[in-house]
Amino acid sequence: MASLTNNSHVLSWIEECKTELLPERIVWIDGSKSQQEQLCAELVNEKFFTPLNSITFPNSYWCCSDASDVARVEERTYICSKLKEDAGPTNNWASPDEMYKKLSDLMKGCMKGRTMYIIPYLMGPDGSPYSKVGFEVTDSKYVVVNMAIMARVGNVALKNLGSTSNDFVRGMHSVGQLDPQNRFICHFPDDNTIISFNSNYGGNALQGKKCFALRIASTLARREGWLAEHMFIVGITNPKGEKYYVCGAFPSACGKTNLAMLVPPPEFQKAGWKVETVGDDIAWLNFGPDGKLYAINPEAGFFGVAPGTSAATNPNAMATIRKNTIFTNTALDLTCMAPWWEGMSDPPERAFDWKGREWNPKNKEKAAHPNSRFTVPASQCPSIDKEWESAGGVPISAIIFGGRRAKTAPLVYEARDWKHGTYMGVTMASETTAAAAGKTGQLRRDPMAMLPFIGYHAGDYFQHWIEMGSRANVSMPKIFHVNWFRTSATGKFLWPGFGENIRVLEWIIGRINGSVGGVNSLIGMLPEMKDLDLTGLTISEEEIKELLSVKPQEWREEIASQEKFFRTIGKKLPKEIWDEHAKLTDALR
Ligand code: OXD
Ligand code: MN
Repeated sequence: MASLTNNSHVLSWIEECKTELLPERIVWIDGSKSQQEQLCAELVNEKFFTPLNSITFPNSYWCCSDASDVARVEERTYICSKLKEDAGPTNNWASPDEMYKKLSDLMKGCMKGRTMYIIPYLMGPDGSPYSKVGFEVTDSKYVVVNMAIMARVGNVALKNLGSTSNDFVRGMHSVGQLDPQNRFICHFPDDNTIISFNSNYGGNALQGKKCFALRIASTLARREGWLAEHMFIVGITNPKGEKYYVCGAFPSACGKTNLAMLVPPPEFQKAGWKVETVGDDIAWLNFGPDGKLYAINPEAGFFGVAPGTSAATNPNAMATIRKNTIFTNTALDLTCMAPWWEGMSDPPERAFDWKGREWNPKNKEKAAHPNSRFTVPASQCPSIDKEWESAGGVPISAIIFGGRRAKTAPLVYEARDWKHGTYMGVTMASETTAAAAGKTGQLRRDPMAMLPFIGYHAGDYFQHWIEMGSRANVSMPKIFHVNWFRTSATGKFLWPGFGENIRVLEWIIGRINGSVGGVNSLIGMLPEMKDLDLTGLTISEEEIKELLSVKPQEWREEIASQEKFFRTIGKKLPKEIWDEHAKLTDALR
């Protein structure tokens, strides 16, 4: 097949891939609807895709992965920087020379008899100065059709690269034999290269997402003076018609996608509150010409966790996935050929489970895999923001960090300044719940929700955050921390969450425009009960007091636990972070 570009850097790298992988055929992905339809039809013929009901889920497919290939594999994910020190204590490291050699031995000729698809892709809006180009060569048709939803693929990427630029991420992927023993997800930040082998799972194989947009992009961002973050982006409109864009980083299972698509309760909607979606997972933040931070969503689709998503928890997500969607490892409701998962609705009478086996509600095993996913174009989301593809990005007024904490962290608090806010992000943590195996209340530190995604030394990453705020002529967003998960002494959630979280966003907006008060506390600025709009909520004064309380003994335990984490980061933990920690320690004496 004729190549779609005459860029010599691209063509010579493709030649290297061919020599290494020895594919039988080459197909360039052009980004056309007809090519996507053709590839989906082939996946149906090969019995990998099952078409869903053409009336209720048009142009949508259900499929099951290999049972051993259902999630990201952090233990097999490597940062192959020249120096071990540059990968830091939170990443697996391998020397680039050794890893290239190992992968080359493993992958030599792995595409014999197979087709090599060449996917040019663009992360970010067409024509944006902040967008970046990558290429992924792959022998997986599943990867191609998912990448075509998650990124802008084909001619648009080639146009943005141009015919002479050498500035693109080189990505090689093969499903090999899906051998878990030889599964590798490797990043070579010194040469903008990604190689993943023996996995077909989204977070390992759709290289635009975690591999490029977070791990490689975070290294580029450090070099070039911007931030690549694991954050949603939303626009919030208040009753005065003023709009504020905010970003937020939450660890998994803390309601990030739900917040990105929040539907305010009816009385708030009537008053004029609206939340619109720019992105649900990744934000690239750059300084605009006015010195403010602007965010783009580098992705074009959502790769969302299905279980727990329902008309009650996330009606916008449910409406988004009614067409052009790929469902992986959900159950299949055989009575109407629709996807199904736990938490969506009453169980279907007859279904296939995520392994493709007959399932009925009496089965003890879950029908859908807990990490089953939908892949869907973001443009279909009813709450998509009209600026979501704006080339200049959207101006960010606030950054929200969040965690799942049964105690200690109040419902919401505000950082004193950027340094204090960075400290809040560095010390982010989530507690394991009673539902999960192991001890409850165990803290897992997940700084900025980036622990598995920082492409370099975590201490340098924290320093980069501090430095972003200390440049001249910049005006940084305010930083907040939220916790929807605080519980009473009997273990009951104190805050209703979901759409009611608009009440917390209202306080945050009020703090941005100076229209609402708060009180200083040991840990930052807190709302008082009178500062929150609680009308219509059935929540007692006692419960609100508990939600907003800062208990010195709990914070003494917290700072001791933070210190343990800081020791794991070592000498590179910024002095500014230690200073913030010391201030809090002193205040607690
Ligand atoms: C994740 C994801 O693992 O978004 O964070 O898939
Ligand atoms: Mn994510």
